[in-house]
Amino acid sequence: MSLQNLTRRKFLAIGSVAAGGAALAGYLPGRISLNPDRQAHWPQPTDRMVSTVCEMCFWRCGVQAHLRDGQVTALTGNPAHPLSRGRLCPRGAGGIGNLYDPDRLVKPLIREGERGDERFREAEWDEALDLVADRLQGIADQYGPESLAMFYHGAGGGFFKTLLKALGSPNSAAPSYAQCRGPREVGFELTFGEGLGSPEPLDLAHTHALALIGSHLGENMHNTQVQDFADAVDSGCHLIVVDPRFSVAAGKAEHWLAIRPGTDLALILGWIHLILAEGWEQKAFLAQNAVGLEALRKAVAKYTPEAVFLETGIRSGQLRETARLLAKAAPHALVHPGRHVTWYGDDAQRSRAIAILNALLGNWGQSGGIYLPGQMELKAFPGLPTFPKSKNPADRKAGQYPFAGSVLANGLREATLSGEPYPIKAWLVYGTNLPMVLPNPKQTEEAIHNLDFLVAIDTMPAEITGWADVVLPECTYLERHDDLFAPFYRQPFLALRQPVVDPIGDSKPAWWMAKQLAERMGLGAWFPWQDAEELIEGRLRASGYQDDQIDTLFQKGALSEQETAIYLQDGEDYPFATPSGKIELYSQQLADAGFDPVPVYRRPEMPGQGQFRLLTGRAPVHTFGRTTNNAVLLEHYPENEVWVNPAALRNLGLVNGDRVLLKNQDGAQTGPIRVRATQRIRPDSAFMVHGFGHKARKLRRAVSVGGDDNEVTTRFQVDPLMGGTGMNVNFVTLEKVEV
Ligand SMILES: Nc1nc2c(c(=O)[nH]1)N[C@H]1C(S)=C(S)[C@@H](COP(=O)(O)OP(=O)(O)OC[C@H]3O[C@@H](n4cnc5c(=O)[nH]c(N)nc54)[C@H](O)[C@@H]3O)O[C@H]1N2
Ligand SMILES: Nc1nc2c(c(=O)[nH]1)N[C@H]1C(S)=C(S)[C@@H](COP(=O)(O)OP(=O)(O)OC[C@H]3O[C@@H](n4cnc5c(=O)[nH]c(N)nc54)[C@H](O)[C@@H]3O)O[C@H]1N2
Ligand code: SF4
Ligand SMILES: [Mo]
Repeated sequence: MSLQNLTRRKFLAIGSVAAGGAALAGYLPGRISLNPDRQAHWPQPTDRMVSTVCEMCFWRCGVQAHLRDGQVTALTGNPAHPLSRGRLCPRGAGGIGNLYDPDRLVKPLIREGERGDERFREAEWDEALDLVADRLQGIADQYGPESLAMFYHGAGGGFFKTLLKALGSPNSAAPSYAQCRGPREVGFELTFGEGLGSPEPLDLAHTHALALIGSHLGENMHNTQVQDFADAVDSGCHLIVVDPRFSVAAGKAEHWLAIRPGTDLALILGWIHLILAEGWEQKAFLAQNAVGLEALRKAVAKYTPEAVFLETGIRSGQLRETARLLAKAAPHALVHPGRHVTWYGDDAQRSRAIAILNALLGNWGQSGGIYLPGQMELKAFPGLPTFPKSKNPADRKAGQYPFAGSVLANGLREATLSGEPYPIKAWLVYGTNLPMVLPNPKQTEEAIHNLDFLVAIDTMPAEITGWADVVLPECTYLERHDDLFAPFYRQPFLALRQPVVDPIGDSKPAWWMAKQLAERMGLGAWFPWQDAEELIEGRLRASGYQDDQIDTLFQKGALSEQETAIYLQDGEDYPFATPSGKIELYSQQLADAGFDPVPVYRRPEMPGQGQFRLLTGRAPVHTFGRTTNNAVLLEHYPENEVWVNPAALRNLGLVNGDRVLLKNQDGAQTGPIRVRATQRIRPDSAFMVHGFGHKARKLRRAVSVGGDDNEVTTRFQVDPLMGGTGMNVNFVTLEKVEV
């Protein structure tokens, strides 16, 4: 079934509300088994059910795992967990494919060949842990603890971050900041005094008008957000989708704005100008809550509909109509802030413009706008020592990227290459496949060659593990505890990840590995609990939870409170955490630091004759490269393709289904990838789903399947405010592969 043929509901409604494992609507069967005997008996009764938390992506829904004869036979959404509400997305339901992947890492590995050639010998845990502890300690003694850096993504990363901090290294970075949503956090912090975090506090279900700027909901499958989006569309929300590609969301939209990629800031400033010129802003709200309106008005005066058209290709009629739709629905209107916003290097300013536009709509603390989330109490485990003082992180020079709010993964790589501001000699890499995640993969390779030691902690023999000196096999999220989750959300809740089945082979949880290493390095005081259960119970007791609440959490996987006051009362004051205490439409902070106090659009470099701008996104059934070896999910989306407009293809003498290499401006190229001829993309752009084209030989289903966009992401534009890496700045040509 092609994606276009699915109805909206089938796209958006993910799992059915499944008690005991009913079928998933439209996409995947609710019960999935890799064991053919089990499939023959589908559907089967289950012996037992355990509630836990999904880690197929970082939304972290509640899962109910159904077991029979000690095997997981189905994963369904936990009705007691506010982020799943009884449903999972297809990736969550397909987690069994990760659990029972025959390619999984099941033994510690010690390198035998050259770095990068994937040759290892198996070792016992004691030998591997002794070796890692010894090497890390030796490097810390010789070069200082800050010469150890960590890259992490995922729940278990916290345990290793504690290890590094205990040792005295500040250098831990996640790619979910500078390669993903960092610029958005900064744009919102500068404007409203706070970032949005995850899950984003967007009252999507109740919005009357919604603009999505590249947020490709329906392909981006963050579960509750997609459920809320479906509800909004069902209840007649006016939907505006700005995307160079006719995305799944564009298919539901009243207005599809097929923008020239890279020009969104001109569009947003154009909307701001028009709303102010027409007097459509929420005047009373702004008078009470914002500063800098007149300076904003002046600064955006040049973004007239005519000027915006010349940049974006969006006609003035459509600009006006969409601005009016948003303004008429205000304050129950929302311009989605996006999530993966590292596009062009002006991303923090583009995000700030989106924040300003939302401010004009007056939607802060309003139904259908940005709500005010709450969080349940969760204290630290009692009696932990304080961390030693450390140097500043190595990810930037003094004064560089003054608004960065987290350590930059690209900055740590840079420091490893240059030795500035001080040498980085060892990497600890937890759950992030750096060769496919950081732009310009050659630089990652070179940085790795500069290291004395690299330890990778992963579930799969991914590319990064091939470069490691020691590989520590983690068990999957269905086989382990992690620390408790207590995110900000409309309905405050606590959630528990707990093992559903025993770990396969010799794989172990992160908490165990980190504690073992800490004890070997004399840092056991930061891991004073016996095991994760003791850690979890200790935190719950320290936070004042009673026996019955703790029992509920262990049985149901989640403990939640009633929705708190998520909207402001009429005229209620909100203490914005900006220097002025108000929403800053004009930012003195930015002016003082030498940046534009109101965002200014600057045209990015455009592709030349015969080149396409390379754009990337998600497939509904995969998460980056971490599911592209998953047999269950591959059945539904076996390989990525490069989307190209037929008009552009004709000039190249290519047809649908041809295999091509993508070559970029720097001569880098992907492996062969199939062409998908489609009117759903502008002729100046090519689009592909990220996460395919693996090179790691031991990922037997994924190796050489499809193309890896990161191979042709050799160029990136660094955000001057906060150091994020804009990656939509690469141009490719297509070269036919004869078969
Ligand atoms: N070129 C390009 N780069 C990108 C992006 C893009 O679209 N294109 N997207 C960016 C974005 S938005 C983000 S958030 C980041 C994502 O970056 P990552 O989350 O690092 O992406 P993955 O490639 O999925 O790498 C995950 C690694 O973790 C391993 N893993 C999976 N589960 C577990 C587990 O439970 N424990 C351990 N220890 N390991 C596990 C997998 O096997 C894999 O090796 O990438 C960013 N980088
Ligand atoms: N199924 C699935 N869902 C996921 C993930 C996953 O791996 N799989 N990953 C999760 C994560 S970590 C993240 S950060 C999010 C990412 O998801 P989002 O934040 O929604 O999207 P992006 O990856 O930034 O953008 C992809 C979309 O932007 C469009 N686009 C590209 N360039 C431009 C441009 O210049 N202007 C405009 N207006 N649009 C442009 C592309 O055509 C595409 O539709 O998804 C999350 N959800
Ligand atoms: S959105 Fe899907 S993959 Fe992500 S946590 Fe939820 S069910 Fe799992
Ligand atoms: Mo992301």
